[in-house]
Amino acid sequence: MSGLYLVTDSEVAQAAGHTLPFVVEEACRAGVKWVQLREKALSTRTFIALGVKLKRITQAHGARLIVNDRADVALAIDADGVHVGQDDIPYQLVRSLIGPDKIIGLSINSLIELQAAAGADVDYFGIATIFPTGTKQDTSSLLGLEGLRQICTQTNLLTFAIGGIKASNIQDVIRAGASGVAVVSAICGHPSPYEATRELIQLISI
Ligand code: TZP
Ligand code: MG
Repeated sequence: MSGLYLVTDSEVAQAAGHTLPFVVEEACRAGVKWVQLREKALSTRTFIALGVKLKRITQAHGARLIVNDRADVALAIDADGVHVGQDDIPYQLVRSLIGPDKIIGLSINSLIELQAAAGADVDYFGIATIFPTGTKQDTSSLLGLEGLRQICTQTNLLTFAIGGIKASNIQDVIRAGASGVAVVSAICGHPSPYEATRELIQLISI
């Protein structure tokens, strides 16, 4: 199941006048099947409480809930998986913690990182960063569509491209070979997360 992947950011949602549970509910109602709880500024308590709420919402809609960085939180809330970056807990350790049936996503920022991850026991790659974005500060160099294309041709694993993707460029990203697209602000920061999700899903289904 590929397609559209919503990555959360409470601050972006709040700036648009939304709570995160509202954004996730609306996106799920519009058909999103992948949601990642990614919150960098919350205490562990608040992170877990939010995770419990989001798990209820995603489960009710048959969507997957993946937790960014925190295998402990993923286990605590019985999430569907964990997403890790290159500097987080090694994916091999995540696998031994969460077991063979859960999902692991790994961020890939270059062709070299992809080659280093060859044969890795993970379920998908997040390919970052495609376009300039205001959502994440510490982004490494931009891949652009050509960099994305080079990476996607060298793996058979599911790939979600991320970084600056919105309605106006989402079709180019899919044409470059990504199996799916992950977005923060295009949904969390949109006046209508429901309408935004509908539009993005429609654009990648054409
Ligand atoms: N990783 C690379 S870019 C990014 C993450 C989490 C943020 C993407 O946010 P947006 O608003 O979709 O550009
Ligand atoms: Mg991380």
